Amino acid sequence: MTLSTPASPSRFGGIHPLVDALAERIRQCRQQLPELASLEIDADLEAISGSLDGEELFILNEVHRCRGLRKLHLETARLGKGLQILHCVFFPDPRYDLPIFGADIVAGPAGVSAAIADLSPVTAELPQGIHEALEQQRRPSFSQPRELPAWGSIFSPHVLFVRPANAGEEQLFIEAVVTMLQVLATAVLAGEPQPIDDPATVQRWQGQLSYCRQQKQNDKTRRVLEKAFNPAWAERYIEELLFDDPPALC
Ligand code: BLA
Repeated sequence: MTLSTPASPSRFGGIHPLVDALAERIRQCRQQLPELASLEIDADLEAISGSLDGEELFILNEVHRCRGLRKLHLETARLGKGLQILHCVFFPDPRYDLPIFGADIVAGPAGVSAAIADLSPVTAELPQGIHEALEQQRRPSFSQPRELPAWGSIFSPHVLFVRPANAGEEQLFIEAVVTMLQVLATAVLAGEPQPIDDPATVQRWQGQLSYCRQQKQNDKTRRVLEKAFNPAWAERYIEELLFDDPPALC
């Protein structure tokens, strides 16, 4: 395959409307966060384009930080065989008592096979305020719920993992994700940092590390990246951008 950068996804035609619409809603929510700033990433990881078996590939990455969240990562990608992906993780600053927001959409020519979103705890349980806010929401019902893999023990009891069956269910999924992001934004705005050496901070840092380790057990992500690029590239992409260890506390 060939690689070149930078890329513009629009050059390669459409991506699935759910991927597009959710990315746009996530960007709108992100915009409300305090002290939002974009983060530099290596140019060769930011925008990637190429081709595989005559098919156009692209990955577009946006990385930000804000007060309370150390890394907000949004990726939209088209990775061959018509596979379109939205990947998003907001990692908290461990000094704040905040969960990790994660979302993933995998769409192929036959439609969306996986749509998952969660506010995941980094300690045994979600912060009380987040748990209560989520409890108060009506849990949307989907006709095709999916079973979590074993590594999915990192997710909260509120996790949504479904195959949306139609445009109505896709909309329901988007609304549920926006609700999660609003709950998170409220907690971000109210959050106060604890000292860097507070045992609670250290525990939350360890929680993020184990979240990343569990996510790296998802062979499906690795396999797609290895096939579209190559194993060494996939390894670097996963270790340096998707699920890099949280930076040491200092
Ligand atoms: C599943 N993720 C998948 C699948 C593929 C990818 C191909 C299988 C689709 C299916 O089961 O229907 C691929 N996902 C990718 C790729 C990237 C990506 C290549 O993000 C990035 C470039 N995965 C995440 C995050 C979550 C997540 C943040 O990256 C959740 C917050 C979840 N993806 C997730 C889960 C599955 C999945 C739970 C199902 C795994 C399984 O059933 O074994």
